[in-house]
Amino acid sequence: MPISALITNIDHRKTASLIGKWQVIIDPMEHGLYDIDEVERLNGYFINQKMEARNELVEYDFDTGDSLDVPGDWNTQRQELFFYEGSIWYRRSLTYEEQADKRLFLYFGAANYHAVVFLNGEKLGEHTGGFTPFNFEITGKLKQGANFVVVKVDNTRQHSAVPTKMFDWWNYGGLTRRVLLVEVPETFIQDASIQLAKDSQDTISGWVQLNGKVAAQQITIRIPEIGIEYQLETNAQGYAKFTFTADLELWSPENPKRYTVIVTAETDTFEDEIGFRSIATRGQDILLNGEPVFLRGVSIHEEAPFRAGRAFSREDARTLLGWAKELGCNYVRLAHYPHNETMVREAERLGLMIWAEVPVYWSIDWENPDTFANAASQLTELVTRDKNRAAVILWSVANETHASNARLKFLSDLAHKTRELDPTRLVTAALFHDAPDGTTIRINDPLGEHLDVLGCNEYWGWYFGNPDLPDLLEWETRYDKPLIMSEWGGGALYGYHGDTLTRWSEEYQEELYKRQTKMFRRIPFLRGLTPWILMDFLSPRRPLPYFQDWYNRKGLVSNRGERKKAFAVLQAFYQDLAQQ
Ligand code: GCB
Repeated sequence: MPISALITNIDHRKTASLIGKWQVIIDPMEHGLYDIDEVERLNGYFINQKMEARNELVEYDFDTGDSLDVPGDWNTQRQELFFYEGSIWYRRSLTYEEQADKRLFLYFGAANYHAVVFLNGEKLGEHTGGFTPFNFEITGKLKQGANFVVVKVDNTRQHSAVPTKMFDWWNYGGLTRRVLLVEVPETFIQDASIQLAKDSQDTISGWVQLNGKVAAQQITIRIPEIGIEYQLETNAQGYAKFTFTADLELWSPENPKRYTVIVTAETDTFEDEIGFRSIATRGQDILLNGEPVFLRGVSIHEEAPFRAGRAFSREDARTLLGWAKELGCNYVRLAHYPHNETMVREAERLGLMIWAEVPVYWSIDWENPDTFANAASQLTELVTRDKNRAAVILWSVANETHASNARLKFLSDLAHKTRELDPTRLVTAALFHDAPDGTTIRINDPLGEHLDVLGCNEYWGWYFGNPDLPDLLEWETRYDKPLIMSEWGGGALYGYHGDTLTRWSEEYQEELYKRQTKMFRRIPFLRGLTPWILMDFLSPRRPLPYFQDWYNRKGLVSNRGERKKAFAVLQAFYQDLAQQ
């Protein structure tokens, strides 16, 4: 069955954009929502009140206040909001002519972290999780003339949240991705899953889900380029499964082939560009379209090149992914949370395979059932959005989490849930390795039993020892499964020079990359790499003046786009690997 009421394939729907300036009120005390007894107010900021009479008292006014750009984090738009954690109210007026036979949805690409959404003073609902889309139906709720949408976004960190209180990236708050009005027919194609069946290279299988009164309909799936026209009928719940064979040119990094796929119902049409590929493991190999592949990757945060702040545009995606291509990558790790859909689609277009992940990171509240439900819901929204993207080959359920029984239960349940949502892709997580036994390091995390591919983060030569340390190390694994070194690297300030033992110098980082890449040649079960990280990124855990100035400096490229010396080391290594 379909997995949520999220409208997918949003780029191909009829939409009206609500991007641009939104009026805002900063509200660290939540005064716009609660009275002095902390009880929810009936006349909070969401009613968007105006002083009508001279003697009236209204102590806020969206119209004469500040504004912020949407999409955009608030932190990099106003100096005084750089470190801000709390609530901000957004208001936007809109006029839209509703059609009698159409339905309307208000769609958010993401809001970090918790959003409460109101239309004309009426609460539509809430959403938790800072990196996945959500939508509310507003059919019949718009008035003639001016309407207003008010959203309270709160980025307060909490121990029981996902991510938890501690993480190594900037806690960008706000309406960080696009906001749209989506217009669909009364009965519309809510969602469709269209991918190759597990382990097949010529059998497309999936399902179509309609939403609306006319549930039982005749559906046609067409792939005009190869003459496919397949008919099916939805049941009384608007649902139909299908399976058919097709003679396909498969998607791969060398040939990122996508087909136009058209799903036609009696009342709606759905079109998308879809690639087809198979992904599997055999022993310690990863097989793409049946052939062993080595994942030449790099980790990327959703951080905007040049201007700082959250990345959201096509241009941001092209710059970041362009650098990955220049490095010789065929793969990227989109860390540590779901990136925007444009990023995923651009990677697919450019032929970059993707590791996608949810922000289950460090010291999650493993025993809390609400925390699990939260992680599962973010995962569901991610899979719902991206399940038709051939580029996505790995779903990662966690990053760097310390072993415990509660953690094993949480993460094995989450891995199980991932396979229920999508049986076709591989499940992974970025693990810690064991403490070394002499100079031998073992991959031994019991979570490995529940994963298809093992990720491992290691910082030999940076957090432990100096750049020559990797020369001494040997790796072992208890698993007959592929390993990706999902993080490794060290910091360097672009333009700062010294010898190979001088911290923060480009030479230190360069030497580290030389020694690490030499070590990788000695790990027989290694099948992929995503060094940390493509570009320097902001993090409140990085206060060291001059060298850091709030930036994590492990980028191969500075935040201004300058390539550090290590860039060329990795590039040469990948060139060599690509020729083998
Ligand atoms: C890690 C984390 C990553 C950090 C990185 C670092 O292990 O997974 O989020 O940014 O180390 O730079 O310390």
